[in-house]
Amino acid sequence: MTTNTPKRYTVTAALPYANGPVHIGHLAGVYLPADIYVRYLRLQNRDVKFICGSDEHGVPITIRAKKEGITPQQAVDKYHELIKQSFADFNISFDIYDRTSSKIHHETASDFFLKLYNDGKFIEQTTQQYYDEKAQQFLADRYIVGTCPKCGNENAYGDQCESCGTSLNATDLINPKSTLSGEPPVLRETKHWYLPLNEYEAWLREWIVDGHKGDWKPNVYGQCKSWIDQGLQPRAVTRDLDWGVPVPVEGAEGKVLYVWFDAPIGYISATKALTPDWEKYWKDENTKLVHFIGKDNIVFHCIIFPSMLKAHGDYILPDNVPANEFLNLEGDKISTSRNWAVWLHEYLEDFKGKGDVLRYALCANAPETKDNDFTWKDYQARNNNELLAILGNFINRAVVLTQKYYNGAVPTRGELQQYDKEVLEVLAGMPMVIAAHLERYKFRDALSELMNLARLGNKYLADTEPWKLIKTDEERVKTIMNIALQISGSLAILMEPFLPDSANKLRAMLNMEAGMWANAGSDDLLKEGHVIGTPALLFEKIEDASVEAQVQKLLDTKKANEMANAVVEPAKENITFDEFSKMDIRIGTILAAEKVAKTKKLLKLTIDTGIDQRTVVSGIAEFFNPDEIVGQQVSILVNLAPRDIKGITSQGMILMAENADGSLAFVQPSKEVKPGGTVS
Ligand code: B3M
Ligand code: ZN
Repeated sequence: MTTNTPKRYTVTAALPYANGPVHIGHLAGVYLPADIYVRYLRLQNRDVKFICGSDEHGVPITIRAKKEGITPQQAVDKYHELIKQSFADFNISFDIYDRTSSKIHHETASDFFLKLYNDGKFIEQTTQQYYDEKAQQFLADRYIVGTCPKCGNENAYGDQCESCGTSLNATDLINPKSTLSGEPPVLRETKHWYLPLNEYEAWLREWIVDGHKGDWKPNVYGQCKSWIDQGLQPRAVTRDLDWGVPVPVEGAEGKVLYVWFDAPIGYISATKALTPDWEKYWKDENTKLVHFIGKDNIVFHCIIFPSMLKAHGDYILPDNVPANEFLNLEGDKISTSRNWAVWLHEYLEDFKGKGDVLRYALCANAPETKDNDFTWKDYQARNNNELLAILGNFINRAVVLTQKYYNGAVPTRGELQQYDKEVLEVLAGMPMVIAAHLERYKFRDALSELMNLARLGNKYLADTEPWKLIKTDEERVKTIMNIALQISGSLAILMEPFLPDSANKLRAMLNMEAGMWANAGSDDLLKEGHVIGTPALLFEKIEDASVEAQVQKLLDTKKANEMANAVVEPAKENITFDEFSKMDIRIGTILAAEKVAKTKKLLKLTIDTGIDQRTVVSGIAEFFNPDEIVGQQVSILVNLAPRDIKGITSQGMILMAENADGSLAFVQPSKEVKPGGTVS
């Protein structure tokens, strides 16, 4: 603890919408970095409250409920539990995981609104808002889409463009369209309460642009500065919706708080639910408030919520908002609607007990400064080449050799050589090196340094070769193994924020009490004579087959999406029966099939048409193996004028059906037909 160490910490993680399961993008972007940071603070004996919960209001919920044919309450009840369990399974160690449909939240959010209302901080305005005459409701947020006036994204929502992050009023959208009926909306009068963000512009400029230059991440600072430079507009904080926190004033029947007004207050209400001392964590200047979020939530956590807190007057402001960029999956944007995701609950079904492996792969590859890509190949490599080959291998050698040579007792250290001193010096400095990165929210760098400590241990054993020395210099081996065990003990402490399950396993193997950060780096962590536990493997190899199965699962998803989203070609214009009857289509049988040399798409087929045997060249090689189609029956247009294709005279055309994903299928009779049978 230094003099400027905060007295306590409030660490929040964005409240996930309870409208579906959570995926690796959520974990990498928000919840894993937050959990690493909090676990580190706890190991530093700091007073920290880690706050999260389900965001259960807003249009994302009602859209999901409508899609599933259930009520919004049923939807949030279902997904709140699933999300809460997924986070628990990945050891995301919230002090509370609450929910905004709770009574305490409704009270807290209503009181917050009323304070601003009674203090005259809102502008009450009757304006023209978009209304869907078919659905008979006003269109807010995700009920309306249109072109973003800032970046041209054609699927911007009524409250935000997820492409450039800009917060919008629905009337800002170009070519708006209702997502309920698909119709263009009409304008109708309605009254709402607005937070005049423009009145906070000067203060925001001083607090952020001047005050947080250099200590907020460039991606966060840059977005805030550009919004402030562009000028801020009043933002409606109420909506014409029936699902949410009712607006607690006269004349607001049928209106609820805008979800992005009530949700951040969810951090406060969850803290209230957690501890009677909640005000210390939200109103005391000695508390450091840190919001972990994804980049699409920056405007709400850096501009809107702080303006609300400032308007209220009783609350502290966030010290930092270390937002991450987005994680992509196998080169494509993660998408809930396209099911292009690795869902946390499904991952653990396929990779039982390997939550730490995913934590490691996601942290090592985290989108801290730019969007990044998760691939199953990288996941496998991180496990096999790093966790298993470096960390697991070192620990295994240290523990197995101690068992083998000393029955598990930590041997006495003898006279240190220069190399030993150098290794112990690096070990002593490692907690500080890793802490420096964690204090600045640089989790990838911190993890890399942790692995460097394991590399140091591996190299130390490889250089000193105790398994050879044991035959000639037992005393020297005792010193070497003692030092290897001190490194192992420090790893057990330092890896805990990143790999909590593995840290627990390692502590058990070393028969070690849970140590604090301050104990790590010591050259005397495991006392001489201390008896360690039974060796066990921390990690196991991940085989190609298991990651190939995951890639195939995604390819199947992609194909299913193509099928589902395929646009059916409109019918061609009518022809007369006479025109149709000019075509002579017969059933034929494939007698022989072979690839046409130097082409990817062509097969040369010999067809028994019942009339004759003829050669037809067909562009189906990408979809059919020549050996597998001999004997199959096909529909063939026999009176198509012969054509020369790659030097082969092709006499006719095989009729093919093209699937939504572009694949081809034969048009075949439902039962055996004698070749030459006419198709009419
Ligand atoms: N529910 C997360 C999202 O935009 C949003 C965060 C609220 S944090 C107060 O998906
Ligand atoms: Zn945009």
